[in-house]
Amino acid sequence: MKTILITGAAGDIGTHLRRELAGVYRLRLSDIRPIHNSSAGESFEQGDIADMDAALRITRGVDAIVHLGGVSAEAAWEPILHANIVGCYNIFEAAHRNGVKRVLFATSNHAVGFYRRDEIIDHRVYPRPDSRYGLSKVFGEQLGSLYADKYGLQVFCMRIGNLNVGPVDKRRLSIWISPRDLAQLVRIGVDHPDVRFEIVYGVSNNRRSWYDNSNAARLGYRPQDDSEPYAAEILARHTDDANADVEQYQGGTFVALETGGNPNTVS
Ligand code: 15L
Repeated sequence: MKTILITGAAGDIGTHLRRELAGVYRLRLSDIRPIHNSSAGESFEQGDIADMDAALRITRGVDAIVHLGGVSAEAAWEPILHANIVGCYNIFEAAHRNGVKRVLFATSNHAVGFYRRDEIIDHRVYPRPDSRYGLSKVFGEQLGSLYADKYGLQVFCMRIGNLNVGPVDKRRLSIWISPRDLAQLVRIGVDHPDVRFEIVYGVSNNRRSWYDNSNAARLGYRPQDDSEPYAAEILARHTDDANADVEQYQGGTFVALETGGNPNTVS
């Protein structure tokens, strides 16, 4: 059985993945926060990934890393720099130094949030981050590209939409991913023999998707869930945001943050 490190394991995605992957892999959990309920098949190492010594310690001896750790929403530059730039760098560098073969990186729809909702985008589009947070995810993707090309690290970047037991609003009807679908994608990322450097979208089989997820399909991803059964109820209570950009761009409210409602996009 492979040993997988999950960074940021105390967060929502980590908590779902622990349940979904129990018995599939031995799980080493890490987080800056404590985890008190680790069970059989799990071990826990607390640490701040912005500290290289901690990053080296937690990544030692694992078969693959699922890197979720970091700030998971828009924030000031300092915390993004600390956790998502320095911390992310440390995880890739520590993986390389410790001889870990594979890193799965939890990137985000916000790496491409300035694409419009009437566009279907695939894994080859150039990034259009909608926030400092989205920019940090682009950094992580490109760090993965560097370590793949330079050192042969196997890197699987999952541009996650929104993980939840069900979609919570109109935008999430297009980007929702169920816990079991994310677990399937993670298992592909850990076990598929042909991963070198990949970008895939971490979304369910949503009829309203904005993504051409053919790269994930090529690697065998067959999502089980679709947000459509939730659509009627969600749309019945949806009212368009007064800011038209929020409704036009894939990143939603992230595109309009700190712009006074006037992002200078060229379409
Ligand atoms: C993300 O990347 C965030 O981590 C999550 O908290 C949500 O904001 C999600 O995107 C989303 O776009 O719904």
